[in-house]
Amino acid sequence: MKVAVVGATGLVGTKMLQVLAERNFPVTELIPVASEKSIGKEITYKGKQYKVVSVADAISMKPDVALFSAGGSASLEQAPLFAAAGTTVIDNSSAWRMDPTKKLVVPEVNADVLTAEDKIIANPNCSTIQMVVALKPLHDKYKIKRVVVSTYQSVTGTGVKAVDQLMNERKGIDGPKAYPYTIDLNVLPHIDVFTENGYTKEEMKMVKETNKIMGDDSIKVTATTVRIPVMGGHSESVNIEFLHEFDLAEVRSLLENSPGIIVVDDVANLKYPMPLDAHDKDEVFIGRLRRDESQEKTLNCWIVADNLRKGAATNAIQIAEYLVEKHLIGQAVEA
Ligand code: 11C
Repeated sequence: MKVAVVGATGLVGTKMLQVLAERNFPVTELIPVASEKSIGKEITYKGKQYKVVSVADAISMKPDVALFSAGGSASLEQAPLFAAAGTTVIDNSSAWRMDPTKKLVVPEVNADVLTAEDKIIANPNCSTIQMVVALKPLHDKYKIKRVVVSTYQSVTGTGVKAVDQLMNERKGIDGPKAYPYTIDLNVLPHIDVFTENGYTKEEMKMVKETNKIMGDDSIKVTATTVRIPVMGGHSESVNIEFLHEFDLAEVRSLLENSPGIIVVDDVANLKYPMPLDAHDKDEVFIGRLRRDESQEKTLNCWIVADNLRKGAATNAIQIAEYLVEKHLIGQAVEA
């Protein structure tokens, strides 16, 4: 596969290169792409140096797949140009997610919707991805009526500037700010911009994207998304109300036997998922499984994942792996 990584110098782009190498994705030619100011810079992939090229040059090289993490407006403009050249774009921005003509995919949940005709495929928001991986096996068994989620999100979700803000504040250094307030030793109930209904865009992404990925608009979701001074991953407190009664031991076993999930739930020995442990792991970690004693057929749990991995790079590359495995991109499709 000829693979372009668009936004190769950003936090997610860098993680994409790392995950491609680790998973031994069948890269025959790597094309790192970035904005004007990074063209000509060198990046390292599997010990070899590659020069960053422009979007126009990358398109002329006709990659089989382009992994995009260059922001929404770049994606709106550039993804169709790659698609027109026959490249399958997997886009990490929010630009295409709610477009009814585009698929929004988490492989453990809905990879089967993908076809060779899908030339722009959307990668969901990080906080949605880790939640739906956990919801899917439970929905299949007990049918979910309603989800109430509160998130505790890593500064890496905002990008390099936010990581720098946190580290500078920690060292007492003044510098550029990614957030309107101090993030170190603080909590901001504010991720992405506020919308007319009083929720943030991040909160509304969790509602709409969950319905689309799960293929079920009857699941009610309400979210409060919060930024905390943490680096390793996003955490979520999730309250799930089912239509059917569940058995807690069966819930645990369902989750333990579902792809991409590791159950860490042994409170007697103080074992529960934490971002420090999830950092640089591809799986979604679930723990604190317990009944909501205030309401019947309702479960409480705690879900943690590395937002740059399963929440972004790993999920995008798993989509690409699925396309390769099912012969939905590359030479088999052209032949
Ligand atoms: C955050 N979830 O943690 C965001 C980052 O729609 O892809 C990803 C934003 C998006 O700030």
